[in-house]
Amino acid sequence: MRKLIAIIVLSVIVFSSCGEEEESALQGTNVSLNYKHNWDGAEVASTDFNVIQYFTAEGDELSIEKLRYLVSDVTFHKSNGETIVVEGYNLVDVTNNENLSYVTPVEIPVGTYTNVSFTFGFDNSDNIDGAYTDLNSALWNVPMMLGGGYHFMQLEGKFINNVATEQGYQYHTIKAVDNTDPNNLVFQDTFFTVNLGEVIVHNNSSVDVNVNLAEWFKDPYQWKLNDWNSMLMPNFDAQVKMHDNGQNVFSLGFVN
Ligand SMILES: [Cu+2]
Repeated sequence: MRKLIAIIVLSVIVFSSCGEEEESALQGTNVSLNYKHNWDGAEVASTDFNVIQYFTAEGDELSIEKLRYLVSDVTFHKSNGETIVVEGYNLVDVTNNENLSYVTPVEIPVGTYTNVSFTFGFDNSDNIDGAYTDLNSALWNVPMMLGGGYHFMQLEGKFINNVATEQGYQYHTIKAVDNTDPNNLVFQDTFFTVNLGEVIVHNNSSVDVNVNLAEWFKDPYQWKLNDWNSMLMPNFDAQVKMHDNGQNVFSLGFVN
């Protein structure tokens, strides 16, 4: 008798949980993207900041004192070619441990997606000068003399220069601009799409995005901090190389 009750109870649980899953498949779910930072595999958090301890591919030793960057328009790609674009942006602020997770403000139907992508920085339709009050108060703007709009990333710290002295660096990424003629700014796009690959979305799925900061200094351009450390925003060539080096920074981590 007790066994029979147990079986009945169990089957009720199984049935009801199936029902819930079907319901949630219709409703969809919020998905959280969690940004996890590393330096060639060694975990990086704000508690690791302010210590000169990381080596670039070039062999420059550096610290991180500040890191924040903007991601936008997270997109879920279905196998039939349809996409779900989550309009919006997230300013990941590692220094202050803010927005390290981004929960989609819209619900995503559970199921398999052939790709989840996002934009590093703002594409041109979203990079509207002064348009976002929270970014304005975060001092995320780019001066009008460099075309306006917003930063994509601010990575700052110190490195040991070629006369064995600590020197500051400011690796800021923006839309590349040649301001040789202030009346005729010449631009090149430097935002890019990050493709994470296939993701199976469950109820309340959590998707880790691994961010290897060493890649910014590695490939295809082996960055030399002695040459390029400051005043990089008006440096067109530096911005293009930052864009190229950014291609392998982000990758898919654990998916729950
Ligand atoms: Cu800047």
